[in-house]
Amino acid sequence: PQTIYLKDYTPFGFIVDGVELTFRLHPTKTRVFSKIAFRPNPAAIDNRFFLHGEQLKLINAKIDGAEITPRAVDGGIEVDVPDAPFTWEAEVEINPEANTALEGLYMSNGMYCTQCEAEGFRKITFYPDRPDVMATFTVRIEGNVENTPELLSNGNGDEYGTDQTVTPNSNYAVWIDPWPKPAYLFALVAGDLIAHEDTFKTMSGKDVRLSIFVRPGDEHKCAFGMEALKKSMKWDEDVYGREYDLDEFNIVAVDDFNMGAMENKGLNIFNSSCVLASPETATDGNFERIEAIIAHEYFHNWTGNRITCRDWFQLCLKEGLTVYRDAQFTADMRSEPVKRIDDVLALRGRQFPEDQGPLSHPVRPESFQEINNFYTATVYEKGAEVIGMLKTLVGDDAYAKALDLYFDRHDSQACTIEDWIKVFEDSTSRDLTQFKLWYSQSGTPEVTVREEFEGDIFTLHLSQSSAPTPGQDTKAPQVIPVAVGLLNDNGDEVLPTQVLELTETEKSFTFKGHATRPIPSVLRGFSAPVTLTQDIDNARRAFLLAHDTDPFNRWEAGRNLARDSLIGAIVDGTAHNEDYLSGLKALLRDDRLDPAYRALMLGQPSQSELAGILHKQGQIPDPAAIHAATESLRDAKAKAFADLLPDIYTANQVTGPFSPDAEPAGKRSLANAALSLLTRLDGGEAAEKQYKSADNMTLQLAAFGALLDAGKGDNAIAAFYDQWNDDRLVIDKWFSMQVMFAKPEDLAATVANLTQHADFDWKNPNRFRAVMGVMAAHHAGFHHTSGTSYQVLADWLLKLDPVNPQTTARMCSAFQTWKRYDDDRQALLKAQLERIAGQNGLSRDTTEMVTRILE
Ligand code: DPP
Ligand code: ZN
Repeated sequence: PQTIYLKDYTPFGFIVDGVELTFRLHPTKTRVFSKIAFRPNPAAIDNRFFLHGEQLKLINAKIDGAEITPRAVDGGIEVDVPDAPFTWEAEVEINPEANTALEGLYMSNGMYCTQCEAEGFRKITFYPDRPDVMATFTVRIEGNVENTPELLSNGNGDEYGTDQTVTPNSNYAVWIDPWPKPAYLFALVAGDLIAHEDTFKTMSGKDVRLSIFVRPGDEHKCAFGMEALKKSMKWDEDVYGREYDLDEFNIVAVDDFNMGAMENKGLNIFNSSCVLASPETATDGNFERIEAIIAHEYFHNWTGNRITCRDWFQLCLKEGLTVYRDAQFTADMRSEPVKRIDDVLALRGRQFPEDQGPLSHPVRPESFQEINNFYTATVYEKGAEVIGMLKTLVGDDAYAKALDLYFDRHDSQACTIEDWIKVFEDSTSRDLTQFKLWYSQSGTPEVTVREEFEGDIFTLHLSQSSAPTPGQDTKAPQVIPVAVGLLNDNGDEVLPTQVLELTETEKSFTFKGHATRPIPSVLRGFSAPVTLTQDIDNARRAFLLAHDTDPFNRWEAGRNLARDSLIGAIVDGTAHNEDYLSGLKALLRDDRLDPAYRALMLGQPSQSELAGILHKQGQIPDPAAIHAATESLRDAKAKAFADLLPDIYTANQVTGPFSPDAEPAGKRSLANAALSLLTRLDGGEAAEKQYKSADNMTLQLAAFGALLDAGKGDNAIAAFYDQWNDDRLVIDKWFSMQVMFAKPEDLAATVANLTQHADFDWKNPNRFRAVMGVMAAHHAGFHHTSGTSYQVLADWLLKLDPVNPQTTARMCSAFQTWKRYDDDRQALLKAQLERIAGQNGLSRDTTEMVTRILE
């Protein structure tokens, strides 16, 4: 496969003045007619007229009305064109039903649907399918009124009718999108859909019609998404001054979808798991995620659509910023510290392993073979952290000013990270040259802290280093904002949070006038995506757990105690730390603390996180020992909190009608965390009761998990299936839970068994991930010495690859940590990776992933 480089960018030789498309829909023979006005681009370096096109059957093509025969070239066609404005016309035939890759136009349960980001539009018609070519689109869709009563595309609906003269039962719709957009934001949906409708009045008084379209039977799962949409629209006006810019905004739920959702202009398409929710079928976690994703896609309307990316290397320009914006939104709607902790957990769970292994790449990559492989935690989550650091460094007001300038200066443009940085430089007069390294240097920097106290001067010596990553052996020091506060022995804050800027390899910061030695709280709020090395003892951590005034660092102190206790148990079989258990107990008792926060406090590092920490310490992680230590810490908690757990459980029961709001959801999460420990003491009695009486999925699923964990889930497995077998999203959970709670030695067999089930519809990405993704995340089971899980996963990846390369390639990251483990496991893992790599006809997506992982 060919490698594409950022440094090779050149603009397209032509400008598109307008696109007219007509779709004559047919499940296997859809005709697409295009009429596109081109003119030479004065900025062009190369005036070759190349149009992307893949899997298209060309019926005919014309330039200015005269039929021509294009030359077929790799990935598309070439045509000789006049050195003046001209019109390109083409008629192509495509087969939506055969499109199992779910890129371009495809069918899902009888419904036509598109996914064009990043490079799917070239499977719809011949076009310069690159984000820097922006144009207005007019789209006519012709369907069959019985199968496709709803015909949707981007922009505003202009016309709808039935035109019996063409074909009996035919219908058509015309959509006009007045905003220039790249082809990746094109969308079309046609099917038998029901709309859940509402309206929103924008800040300038315009009424926008809002609809969520779903398949019949899902109407009762739309209300929450609609509320989330209205909240998002209002929030973007209030916080960023951004108003919606069309007469209507449509969302469609589709069952077969590779991603979570897609921000197509005016027509967002959602994986049904990321928009549909009812109290009976969705957990609090699902509700929160849906709210965040609806916000995310909506916010793209400005950060992504009105201002888009010049090329795909700039993906973080829209994704990092939009993730940052949706995190701000969630923090505003719910609890800020809880959201921050959740985000750091996700970063450590997904981004750190990526950045510390063979797939490490900069937030703005400099080369790729398949761009779909770069929709990563690094681009998204680390990309958002970089925005957060920028805001911390320039301050809230300057950030707001810079964003105003960004929207002002770059509206309707396709931009780069340089444009983004320049906006901050121009509005703050700050030189951000060094800051820009965050976009080009890969890897997770490590910050080391040393303390010194002399006279009345307290000094923090900070240093930074960054391990080599693929293609980057040495690194320059980065700008690291380190938020610090100081406490006295009583736990009072003697210095409120300050941001220290670590810009060199080593830098010291002094704090004068301290009669007694202060206690620092470092990297408050997780002010930078780094690992922190601090030589402090358990007593200090316990003090911070009890007293830190920064909620993130207070949680972090408990987390570090848990981590060290676990590492001690794994490495030397040490008993669990009593200071941790007693400190945590005091916190759990503290009713002034938000239940959601206390529930997070009860958590502990995951097994794969522990494996990563051990690896970083130069040890070889033993998955079985890690699993045993994790279990023993849970047992120790159950025992230490035995007298408290029933009270916590009872005190956090929620009565009255279900609400997914933060407050009741927080209580449920604490009660469920207590239940999970209680189950270790009562053998599942409370869980059994909760399972039977649960009237919402949050309670039902937690009880189901507790029973499975206790080895008492057989009845619940059968009952759950009987109750929910007509609900695809809930059956995904049924599959996942059995995999998640399998004993390590039973994992491969459990999975093999589940894949025999009639409902294991493996071509559906959600179902595939519900089993295979969860298996790969089951650390002790996936890495069981037998190696059977490795083999099962590789078998299924090989089976899925020809059908859906994108979902296959994504899941190859399950193998990215292979070099952490012992020789035997490495050999087993490598054998599977090589087996995949050696497969004939392996997709470009998967080839790139396994090659990088093996390197
Ligand atoms: N749909 C994906 C997202 O919103 C890609 N743009 O992040
Ligand atoms: Zn996005």
